[in-house]
Amino acid sequence: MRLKTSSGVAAVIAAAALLATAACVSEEPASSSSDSALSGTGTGADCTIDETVKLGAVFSLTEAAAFAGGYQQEGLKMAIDELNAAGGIKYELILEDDKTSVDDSVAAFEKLIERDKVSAIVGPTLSGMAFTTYTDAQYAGVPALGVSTTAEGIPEIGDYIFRASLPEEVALAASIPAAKETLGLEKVAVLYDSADEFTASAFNTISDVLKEQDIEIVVEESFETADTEFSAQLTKVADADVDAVILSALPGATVPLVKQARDQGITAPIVGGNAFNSPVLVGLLEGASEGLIVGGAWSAAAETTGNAEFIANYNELYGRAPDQFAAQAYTAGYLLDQAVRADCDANREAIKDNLGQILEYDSILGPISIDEGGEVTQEPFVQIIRDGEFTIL
Ligand code: 1QQ
Repeated sequence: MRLKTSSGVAAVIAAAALLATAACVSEEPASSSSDSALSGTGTGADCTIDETVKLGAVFSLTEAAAFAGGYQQEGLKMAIDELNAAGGIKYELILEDDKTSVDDSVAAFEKLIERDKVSAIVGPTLSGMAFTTYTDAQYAGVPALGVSTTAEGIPEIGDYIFRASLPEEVALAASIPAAKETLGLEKVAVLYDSADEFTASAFNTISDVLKEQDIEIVVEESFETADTEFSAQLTKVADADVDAVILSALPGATVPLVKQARDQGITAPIVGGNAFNSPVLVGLLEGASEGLIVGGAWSAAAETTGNAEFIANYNELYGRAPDQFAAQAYTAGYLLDQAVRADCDANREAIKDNLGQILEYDSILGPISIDEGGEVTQEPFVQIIRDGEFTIL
């Protein structure tokens, strides 16, 4: 077993230095000491670690974002079970529900960091929670890997923060030009939730991409996450005769908004953001989702390595088809395993160092890389909903 004496000493010095400044420098990590039992022998596929490696996950399993959190939990569990069956390292997944609330997300992170002493955390589901919880993870020196946190500025929170979630900027930079080509977009309406961090951030990106694409915004209207009545905004859309509606919203507002748009006779196609990558949403829209275009991280139709097998196994295990959120969480399990195996070390520092070195890992999302800055690189998929199913555009 390798002893990491020098990094242990460095960690103690760093922790002492941070204690002195903790009150004012909240973004600096208070690096935790390393546990030699989490450091094993061999590397890569041959790595063996005696101690059980605890991984935390914080997902929204109830309330508004449960449409995604439920799938994330299933996808990650499946990956962990497969990894445990492969042997060498035994992972224990400790799962917390943040109930789609910032306070609960913060409490869940705190529990995993302080009480369970996990090596890394996957999640949370929403960017709106991640801006707070990742600041805490960064301060505690615990690597966090987002699987659906797509807003601008997430990896920049600190060097312990990573994401395996296609940034909304990348998805929209693919979906809007594809929609322009397919639908011949010249003038559009943009409707967005100004109260949520993810949807507000996506609105900035939408504006930039539309400008680049020479598409004119003739109606621009906002609303808030909890709104359920959109006739004022939709009347403006109906009067403007647009080629498409670009919508940046979470499902809670999306469902009534899209239904009310169709009821008001607005037939313009809709281009949506990451929250649309969900069969739950398609089901709730009951046909009103037809023709909707969305950019995302995964497609059931993609011929990526292991995708067909993933879909078949998931169906068998859970009795339903996986979605993009399941696929991303599943991939995160493998990325963390890669980071642990790189130095055969499941200490927080080692995972942090190695997560930022993942180069073209051949995943069900396609080749995926994570750089030192914590940002992911992967190809987006643009999909259109036809007959209630996601199909590649
Ligand atoms: C974010 C998102 C959400 C739509 C995930 C469910 O992309 O909050 O960043």
